[in-house]
Amino acid sequence: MVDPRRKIIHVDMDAFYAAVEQRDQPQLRGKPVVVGGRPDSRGVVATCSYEARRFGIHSAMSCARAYRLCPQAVFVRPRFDVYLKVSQEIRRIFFQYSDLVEPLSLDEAYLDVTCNKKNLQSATWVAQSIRRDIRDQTALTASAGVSYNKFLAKIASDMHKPDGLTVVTPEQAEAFIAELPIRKFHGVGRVTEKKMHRLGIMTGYDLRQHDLDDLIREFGKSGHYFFNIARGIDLRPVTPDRLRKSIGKELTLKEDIADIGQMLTILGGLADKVSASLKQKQTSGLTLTLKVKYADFQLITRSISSATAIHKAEDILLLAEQLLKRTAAGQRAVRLLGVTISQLTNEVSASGSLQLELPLDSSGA
Ligand code: DCP
Ligand code: MG
Repeated sequence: MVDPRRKIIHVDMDAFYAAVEQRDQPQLRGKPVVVGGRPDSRGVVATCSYEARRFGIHSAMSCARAYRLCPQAVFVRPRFDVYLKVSQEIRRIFFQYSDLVEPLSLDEAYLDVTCNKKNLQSATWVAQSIRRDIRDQTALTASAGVSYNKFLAKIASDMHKPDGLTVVTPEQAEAFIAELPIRKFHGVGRVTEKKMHRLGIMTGYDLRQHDLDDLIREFGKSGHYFFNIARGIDLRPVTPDRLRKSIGKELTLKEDIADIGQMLTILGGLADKVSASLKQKQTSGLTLTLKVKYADFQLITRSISSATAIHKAEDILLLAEQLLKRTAAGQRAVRLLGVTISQLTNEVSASGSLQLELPLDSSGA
């Protein structure tokens, strides 16, 4: 099942927004820099320089708290237009190596370089060459992880930040995973981490001692995923935007909720994000799927199709609300909500109201 012939790279810019600010304002170099809201505001930290991280500052922390931790930090407002430009520059570099590029955000992407445009045999050379191109063309540093699947490449890119390169070969994978703290595994948030710890699972090694039935009983469908990654198995392909079959967002909640009003607020936020992503990729879709994971980890989906393309946030929310009524959410507490648009078209319908067809149901467990 492990496919050691694949060569996957994950590239992630270092302290992205903060590094751009230090590049463009030399007086900020070597200093703790916080990009985000004002220090006395209710705003949050978008990111901060590595100098600031030494004081315990990190993304999503309130600016007020960041200021208390490090009053001498320089607070800078973000300049999204500049970050977007850099993002386009690094994407251009990626595409010089492979067409199989899957951007995850402005500063991060997976590349499948099994067959690459420069005919380089070693994925490690490709990663080094990409990092060099990024430094030469943008004067910024990126870290990269190289392995045979997405899961390992992504964890690897984080191992030697900033300006690091980490390779996990198929031979090294077992030992590498065995030592990983469980929170490093994709899909393990704070709640799942606690549950794992309660079960005595602290590391990848511990996870591997549990059989499939065990994990499915404890974690529902995610049990399969945990079983596989503990063994270094992750067959997800690198999917470029143009081959994407769906666009969706989901959120694992900090605490289980049973209040429909709160669920709708969360769905509204997800609808906004999905709509923005559809717009950015200049597409829309005919089917909307709502994903609900109950507090006991049971996962269900409900789908509905529309005769006209869906792309507006308010339409997405309207449909998601209809689908939510066809679940037990409310009577049962919920730990995750997700919205996905599929059957993508490549034209965003200019206007037109929604015409609903018969709903398609696809229930999970
Ligand atoms: N970002 C944000 N809010 C967050 C997390 C990130 O606005 N909660 C923005 C700012 C980051 C950029 O996205 O610069 C990239 O996010 P990363 O998680 O890759 O963080 P950095 O690139 O800043 O640092 P690292 O060196 O850890 O990758
Ligand atoms: Mg980054």
